[in-house]
Amino acid sequence: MAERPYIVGNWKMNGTRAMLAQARSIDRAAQNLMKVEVALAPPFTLIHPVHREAEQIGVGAQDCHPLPDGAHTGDISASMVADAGAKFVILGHSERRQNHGESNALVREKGTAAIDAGLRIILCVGETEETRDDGKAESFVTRQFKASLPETLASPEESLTVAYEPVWAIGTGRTPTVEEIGAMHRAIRATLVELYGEAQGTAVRILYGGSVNAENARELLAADEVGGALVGGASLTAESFLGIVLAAA
Ligand code: G2H
Repeated sequence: MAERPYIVGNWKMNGTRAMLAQARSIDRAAQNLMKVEVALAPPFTLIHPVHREAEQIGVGAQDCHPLPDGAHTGDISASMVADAGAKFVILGHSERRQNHGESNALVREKGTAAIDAGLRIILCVGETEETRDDGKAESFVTRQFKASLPETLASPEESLTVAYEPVWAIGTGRTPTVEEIGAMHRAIRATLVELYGEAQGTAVRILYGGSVNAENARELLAADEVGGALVGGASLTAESFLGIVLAAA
């Protein structure tokens, strides 16, 4: 397991102000679990309220627009989420790629905008079941990763976290084997070292995401090169999310 695992809750399109009690409980518990870095990515409407509750945990957004401002009805820029208290933004999640047609090029533009706004990015990559069955999971993810990264990253070890999320494991209750996760994380690590050199490439955290829960967290987090977890469904209550945080502690 990583020295200080990073456990990030992605609330997706869930949560009204009633959920703030969950964030408060998570934050209070995290104050006694300093061996784990804990963060939440609530929907846009809750970034500032969660930020106000948070003394220990990090707060981030789930997306941002690639442009800083302008006539883009319904969109939110990176500087807006930073102003609301976000310190990071999740980009390239497969639900954005699938439901909003986000290409690698767009994810790259968003990443550049996020870095310019002073945010860190959690860049998601992952293969479909068909690609895995074809034996092409690692080559696909490596290509997707390279094409989605911002062109220049001065300090990748500070500004970048990678999340490997196989599309077929998201919200399905299915997970890859520890060996499959380890193999993919080693491939991503090799790409990071190729791009940024040994020192910076090995310092970037790589998270696993896809049906992580309190029962399977310990085993998944023990896989090779896994620096933490990006958690969806199981992050929606303090009880289930803290079960994962405890498994990482
Ligand atoms: C993958 C994950 C969180 P879940 O999308 O990013 O969701 O844990 O519900 O599979």
